[in-house]
Amino acid sequence: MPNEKFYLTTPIFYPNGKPHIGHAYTVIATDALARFQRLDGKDVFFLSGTDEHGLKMQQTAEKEGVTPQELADRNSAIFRTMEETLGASNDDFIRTTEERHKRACQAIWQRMADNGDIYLDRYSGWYSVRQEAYFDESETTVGEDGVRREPLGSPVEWNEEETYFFRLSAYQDKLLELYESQPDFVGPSERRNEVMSFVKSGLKDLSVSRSTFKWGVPVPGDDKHVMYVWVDALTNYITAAGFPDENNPRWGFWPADVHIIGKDIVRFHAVYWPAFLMSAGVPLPKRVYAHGFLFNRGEKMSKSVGNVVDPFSLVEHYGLDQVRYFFLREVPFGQDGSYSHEAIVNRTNADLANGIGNLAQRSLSMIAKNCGGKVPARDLTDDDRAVLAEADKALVQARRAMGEQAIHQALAGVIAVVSEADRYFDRQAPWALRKTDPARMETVLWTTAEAVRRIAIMLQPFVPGSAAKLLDLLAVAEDKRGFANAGDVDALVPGTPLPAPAGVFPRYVEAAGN
Ligand code: ME8
Repeated sequence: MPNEKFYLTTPIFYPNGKPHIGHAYTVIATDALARFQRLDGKDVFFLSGTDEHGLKMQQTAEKEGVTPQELADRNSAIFRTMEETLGASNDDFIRTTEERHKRACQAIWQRMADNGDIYLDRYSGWYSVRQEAYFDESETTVGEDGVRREPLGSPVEWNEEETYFFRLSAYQDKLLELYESQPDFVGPSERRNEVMSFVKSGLKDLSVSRSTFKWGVPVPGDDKHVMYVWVDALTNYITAAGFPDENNPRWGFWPADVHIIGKDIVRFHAVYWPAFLMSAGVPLPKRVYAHGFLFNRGEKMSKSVGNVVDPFSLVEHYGLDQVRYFFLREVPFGQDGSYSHEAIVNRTNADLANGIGNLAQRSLSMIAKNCGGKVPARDLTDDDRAVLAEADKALVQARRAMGEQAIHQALAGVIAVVSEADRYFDRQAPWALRKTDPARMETVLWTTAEAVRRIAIMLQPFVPGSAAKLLDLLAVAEDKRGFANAGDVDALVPGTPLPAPAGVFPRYVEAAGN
């Protein structure tokens, strides 16, 4: 039977500047979700990319004295490098300036037009260049500086143009029906409530083309206009699945299982996007999940690391898996979070260096010294089975949690097994058994190593590099590292030779003078 398909996406990022920690956060989280589903046996398609059209790109390019294409090429490459640096396992990286994407945009536009949902009219209103959106006068406020701004704070200016409209007003009831009949369509629930009250308050038709600049996908049949950047951007999710070619094997991945986004772009994903798709007769994604925002606690991070809002220096300074672990464990996914040097060091030292790292080190070095460097023999008691059962339970819980994007819960559950195994190890005191009952010592060491194996398998989505090192230390074959291998059937086999133990999670030590 072919494996069940699973399609998930990050937002496509604006390459009009360099990537920052918020972008990195989205990528790390989506990557953990993707890796989890792969390890769980699904056929995963994980998409990320860059959103390269629009006025903002054109203006930044002008300021820098380059063409928008040059700006996009340069910065898109930096985003791609950031994703590699973060260990992202995306299967494709889409750029909206690619030919395949232009084709998809024009095809979806044509279908919406054929369905009678697109018409030409004039538009005037308060326009934010930063948001690339018009705002109702009632949504804007004039500050003490005399500047009128939209609710998120960017300045707006009065604009008047001929534009194509999308008949969004016709989708109000259908959208409300969608949120009612599929309560999971938007998560977390605060975001769903927000979206529902926005739609209930009444939807106006949406301006979906611009004729005042050129940097975009031309409207089919009227190339005085380019498409509104959000029509273009959202379409990336089906472009990469082969749209409009439904014979493309990738099309089997659509509809996406989940679009992971930040809470700033919920309206576009949970209101406009399903309306466009309904109009075009394309199935809707199953879920849109918005995470919160990250804030630097405002303190200086450390002398040597400088300004660590740059994801590259963060990884260089703390280590990739430490950074991934920190954000995934520390911030309840879906809520806002903050980060600081102190928080990163405390969290990773406690859970990684002193937690799983120490447990692995203690048990494996005793095995190296006392069991000839081979997986010890075992004769299990209920105590031993109980600790392994905790690991099995954590996997069941993690599967449920990851299915609803509660990444921090899944991870907390796995780490709780480390504490359980630590207590077991201390209680059993294998160092004392060495003289009194060597056979029992072997069983205790086997059980602890086996617990480490199960924990390491579960840690792979979150800290892939370090989890792989742990599994190497336990001589676990590459093709025996999936969740299907986490239980008794593939348990460590006594007598298997093990490599020399080595530390996997170094402790962060403050440099002198910091
Ligand atoms: O909005 N904390 O691109 P963008 C957490 N191109 N996440 C943050 C963040 C922060 N402080 N700042 C940004 C766009 N993000 C569009 C998307 S999708 C079809 C088009 C993350 O480069 C968060 O995921 O502004 C947010 O949604 C995304 O970066 C916005 O990236």
